Amino acid sequence: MSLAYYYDLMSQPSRALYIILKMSGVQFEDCPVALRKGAHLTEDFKTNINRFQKVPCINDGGFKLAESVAILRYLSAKGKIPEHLYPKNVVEQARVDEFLEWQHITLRITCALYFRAKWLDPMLTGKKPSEDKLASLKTHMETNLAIVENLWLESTDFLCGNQMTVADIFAACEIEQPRMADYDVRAHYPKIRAWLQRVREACGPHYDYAHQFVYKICGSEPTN
Ligand SMILES: N[C@@H](CCC(=O)N[C@@H](CS)C(=O)NCC(=O)O)C(=O)O
Repeated sequence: MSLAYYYDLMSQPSRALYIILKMSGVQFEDCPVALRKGAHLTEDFKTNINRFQKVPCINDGGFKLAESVAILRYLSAKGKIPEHLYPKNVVEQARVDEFLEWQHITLRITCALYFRAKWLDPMLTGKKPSEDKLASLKTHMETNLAIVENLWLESTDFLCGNQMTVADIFAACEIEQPRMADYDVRAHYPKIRAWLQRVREACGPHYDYAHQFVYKICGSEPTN
């Protein structure tokens, strides 16, 4: 087995790629990295695993690659990702790519920053954020959740059409994150709620497995 996958299931893009690898039947050497213990901050990790010191990343027979979307495209180009998850048709692939490019500095960053400020940073530092800061981060997050609700899910069952693709998996993993900070996306956005359930079902057991620590921190599985 030549592909090593480094990930932490507390990391949204790590969960997304984990689900995609499992759904694609890709065999990999399981390399969990405990971010909370700083396992990615060692010289060994920097030199031998990922110079950016982040997860997810891979080592494919000596070829080291970071960035979840780059990894997805690399594995797809190698024929490892089924077409229904990442289409080969130029137009269909462009639609999925449109989401993958859109999400980084919109949905991902705003959900992640809210989660960090409300849950992660206070847990690590013992300091609470100001109400103003939280309110501002919440507004930015909700702006992007509303775009998912009203534009991406305007008239289709999934973000890029009526078939689930990797776009849905990346998005769902981001949108699950603020639940750990007591923000219940499902309660505010009915289309997102129904779509999350469709994604969860379409991913089979891999969705719940990848979210096991998220559910544990939330105290429950999501109710659909
Ligand atoms: N754009 C990158 C994001 C990678 C990233 O930010 N990973 C985070 C976890 S979600 C990480 O490893 N953080 C550790 C750190 O910054 O110390 C991707 O999509 O793979």
